[in-house]
Amino acid sequence: MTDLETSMGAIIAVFQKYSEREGDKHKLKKSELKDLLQDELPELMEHVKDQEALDKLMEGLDTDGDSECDFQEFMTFIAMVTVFCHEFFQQEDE
Ligand SMILES: [Ca+2]
Ligand SMILES: [Ca+2]
Repeated sequence: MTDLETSMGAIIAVFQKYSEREGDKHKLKKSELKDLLQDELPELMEHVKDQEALDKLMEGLDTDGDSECDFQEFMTFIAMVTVFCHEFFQQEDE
């Protein structure tokens, strides 16, 4: 597999690892999202310390309003964070 294929597979695997824990197997409820962020994006979680910040993040991600984060909503979030990281590294280069 190429690096990109491996990366895409890894994102899917991470989502499933947490989404399967409780309730709907294909969606992240708030507690699953919180565990995922804490374990997989610890540096980002430094900025999502309190419950209110997590509520706001979930609200922002949950575009269809079912109070859960499905894979499409998760990907939108990952894309956003990845674009932000890319911009950050570009600025570092300059
Ligand atoms: Ca779930
Ligand atoms: Ca949703």
